[in-house]
Amino acid sequence: MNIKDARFVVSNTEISKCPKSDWPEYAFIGRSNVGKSSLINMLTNKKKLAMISGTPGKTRLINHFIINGNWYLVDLPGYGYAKISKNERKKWELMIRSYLLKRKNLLGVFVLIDARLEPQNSDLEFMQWLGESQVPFVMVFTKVDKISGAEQKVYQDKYAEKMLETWAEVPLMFESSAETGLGRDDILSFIEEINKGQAKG
Ligand SMILES: Nc1nc2c(ncn2[C@@H]2O[C@H](COP(=O)(O)OP(=O)(O)OP(=O)(O)O)[C@@H](O)[C@H]2O)c(=O)[nH]1
Ligand SMILES: [Mg+2]
Repeated sequence: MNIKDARFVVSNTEISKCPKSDWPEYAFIGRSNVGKSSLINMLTNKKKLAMISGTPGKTRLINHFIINGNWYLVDLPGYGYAKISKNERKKWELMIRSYLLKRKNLLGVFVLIDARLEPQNSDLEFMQWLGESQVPFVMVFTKVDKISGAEQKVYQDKYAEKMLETWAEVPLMFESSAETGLGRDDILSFIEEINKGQAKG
C-alpha cells in the first residue's frame, strides 16, 4: 500500500472524545520504549508524526492519525512503565482497556514486543487479556536491527511455545526495524487486506 498522506488528528484520554468511528482503525501497543511511535513513523515515512523519546513513558494519550484519508493508526501509551505512581498507572490502564474494548471500528491491535528479550510476563499477560476479551491482535517483534536473525528466532519460538500453553493457535508474527524499514511492506499489506475486506462489506 502506498501512503500518500498521514496526519495527526487528535489526542485524548477518553474514548468518547476519539474521532468518529467511521474508518478502519489499528492500534499500536506494547511496553514503554518498545518502539510504537517509531514504527508509526516508519510506516508512514514521516520522522516526526508520532513523538519519540529515548525515555520511556513518552506517549501518554490516545493519539489518532488518519492515513490516506480513510483509515486510522493509533499510538497508545506503553504499559509496564515503572516510573509513575500506582494511581497514574491505574488510570492509564483503565483508559487503554476501555479504548480497546469499546472502540467499534478497531479492526486490529499490533502488540509490539522487543525482539531482544526473553518472553516477558507483562506482554504474555496483556495478550492473554486481549485473547480472553476477543480483541483481534497480531505481534510485532521490534528493533530486529539490534539482534541476529538466529537469536531472534529463538525468542519468537519461545513466545509461540508459551502462547500454545493456553491457545490453540499462535498469533500472526511480524518483525520490524524502524532503522532499516524492515517489516514495512508486510505490515502495510496486512492492513490493506483488512481494509479491502471491510470495504466489500
Ligand atoms: N535500533 C532501533 N531503535 C529503535 C527502533 N524502534 C525504536 N527505537 C528507539 O527506541 C526508543 C523508544 O522509541 P519510541 O518509538 O519512543 O517507543 P514507544 O514504544 O513509543 O515508547 P513510549 O511512548 O514511551 O511508550 C527511541 O530511542 C527509538 O529511537 C528500532 O527498530 N531499532
Ligand atoms: Mg510512544
